[in-house]
Amino acid sequence: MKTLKICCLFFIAVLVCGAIKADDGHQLWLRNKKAQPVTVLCVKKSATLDIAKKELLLGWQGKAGTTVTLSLLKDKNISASGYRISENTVQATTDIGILYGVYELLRRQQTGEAVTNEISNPSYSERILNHWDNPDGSIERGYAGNSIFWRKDNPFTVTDADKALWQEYARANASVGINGAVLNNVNASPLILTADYLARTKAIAEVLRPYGVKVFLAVKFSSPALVGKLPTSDPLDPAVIAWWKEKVKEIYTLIPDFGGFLVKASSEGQPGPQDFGRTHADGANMLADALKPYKGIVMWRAFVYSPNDKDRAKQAYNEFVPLDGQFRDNVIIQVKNGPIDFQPREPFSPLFGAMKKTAVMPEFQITQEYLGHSIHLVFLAPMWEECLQSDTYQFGAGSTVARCTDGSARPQQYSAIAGVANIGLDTNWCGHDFAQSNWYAFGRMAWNNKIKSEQLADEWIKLTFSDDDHAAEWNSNFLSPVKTMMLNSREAAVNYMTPLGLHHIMSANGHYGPGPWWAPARMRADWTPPYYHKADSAGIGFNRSKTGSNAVEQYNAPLAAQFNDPNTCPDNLLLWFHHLPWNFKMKSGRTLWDELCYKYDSGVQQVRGFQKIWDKAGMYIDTARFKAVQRKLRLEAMNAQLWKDACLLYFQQFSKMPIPYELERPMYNLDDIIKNDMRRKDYEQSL
Ligand code: GCV
Repeated sequence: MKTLKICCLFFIAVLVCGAIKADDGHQLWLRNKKAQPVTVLCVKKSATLDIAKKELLLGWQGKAGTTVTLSLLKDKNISASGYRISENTVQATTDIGILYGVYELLRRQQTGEAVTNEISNPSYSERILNHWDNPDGSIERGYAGNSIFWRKDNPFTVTDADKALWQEYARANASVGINGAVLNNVNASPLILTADYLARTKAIAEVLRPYGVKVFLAVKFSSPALVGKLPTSDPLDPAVIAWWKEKVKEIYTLIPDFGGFLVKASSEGQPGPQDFGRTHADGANMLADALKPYKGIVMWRAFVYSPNDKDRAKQAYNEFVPLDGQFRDNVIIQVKNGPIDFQPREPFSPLFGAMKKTAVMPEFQITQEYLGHSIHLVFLAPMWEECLQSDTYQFGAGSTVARCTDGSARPQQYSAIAGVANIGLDTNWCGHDFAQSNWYAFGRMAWNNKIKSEQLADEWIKLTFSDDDHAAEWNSNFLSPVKTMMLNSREAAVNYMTPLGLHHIMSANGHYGPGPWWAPARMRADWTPPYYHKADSAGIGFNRSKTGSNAVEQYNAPLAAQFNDPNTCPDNLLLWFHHLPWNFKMKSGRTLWDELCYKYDSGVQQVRGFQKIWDKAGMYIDTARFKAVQRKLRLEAMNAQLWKDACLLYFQQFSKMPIPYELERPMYNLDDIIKNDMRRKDYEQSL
């Protein structure tokens, strides 16, 4: 009887779930449906064109029996990786342009988007993933397993499995237009420039090449001393210059299409030109000169700050603006979206609106260092869209960050954009199934920096989850609610973590849970939350107005004045720019304290809402992915509650005001939260 019952239950489950196949997420957004027959005509032969043909045969969803022509031509309107597509043709000036056109055609077919006769060119010439992968296989701020490139055991054996994985990676990148990968951490090990690691880099480059993905390396500025055993790494020293030239020659002999170097210098303890009394320009130009004959570039990071600065947010601007115009044209200054460090919300970095004669590129963080790691569901496209569409007013109104970086506001030799990857050895690549959407969105936005988050969510959901067996109700019961959830997910995270412009109030080095109290005596102040929130009995927030650090002055008019006045400063940046009394009257009519409570509470409510959406939509996807996301949403809901309780109970010690009685009461005690914060404790003990 019992067996019969189990059999019946199983049968019912199969009926309810229809034909939804188990899915481990490894196929990302490239889950090929059964293809229609198609004939592909292409006169030229190359490894890249072979891939293009194969993809069409594998994934054709257009009319059965269509003949598709792939043709190479000369056309001034189509850039080096651009293409023109129609329903049955793909034209481009290069092989890689053809491949990108093919992926676009297939994407349109799979998502049901119309194909008209149109040209598409990328916004940026270099669309690059930055992997913070270490030679031992670990990944700094990686939450999806170890590196797909490097490993501890047998580090220099290249297996067929390695190559197969790198090929899948390259294919995923090409399918969204990503054409570069920095293979190692910006906190670079000098080992990366030694012969064995360069040989492995060459092996990776060979697999990535047909997909149009160039490899780059992050280099340690002191490599001449550490690897070359020179007495100095001074960028103006002739022996150092000669060492880099030789090293670059060695690399290009192995990898003729090597992309260039990414450098984190004079930052967070990394060596740099300042160690030798030289400037960032001296350091970057020396490397740029070595790379120039091979058309290589230098991406020089502007992520610099020191413990002595009164306002960390101002330092990059202060160091780099005086050097504007001094950099070679194959140097691009890589700037994080905000002036501090990939926080859930920051204003755009003022450097985007300040460098007039130097190419500047945005650096986004795809890995969720400050946004709940691979536990929280946070679709990051709205955050990047917010940054790219911010007006810097550099060349008058309409000088968006997008236009100041893509070469459309003024001519640039190279234009580039980087995203810190969230990819590891986990079967689903990114830890969280929805974190794949951030890899996807980064690539698509790097291709088209005007694209809307809404479209990206729509595309990604269709490509990743579509279910032909329930096509009739799928759009309203799955696509629409899940899209809403994704589009609101970033604002929800801001609300339950750092609303109203708060920032950097997370616990210790893990950057995961709340920790506004965290300030061990031996820790440098600018690594502790109180430096940023400055809560006291008088109020809360960092005064960056004219009466404070005057960071507002780094923004062009009319932004400087707008940010300077708490009554015109946008609510969502208020405590970034101002220290305000707890009873400050907000635009909503509430006091600042009440508004803070409402924001934290609304973040929690939003995540509870996501749980409802997901549970209801769950029947339209496979059980494995449904359950994995459900479990993570539960954790996110608990974490959101923890963030709310920790921050409100901690700040309440200063505001001395009640949490509005109509809001849900805290569920945790502050003392317990502080006591139980093991990550913080472990870290503190290791100091
Ligand atoms: C790679 C933050 C992160 C570091 C990271 C650094 C950077 O400080 O916490 O892990 O180092 O940014 O971007 O260089």
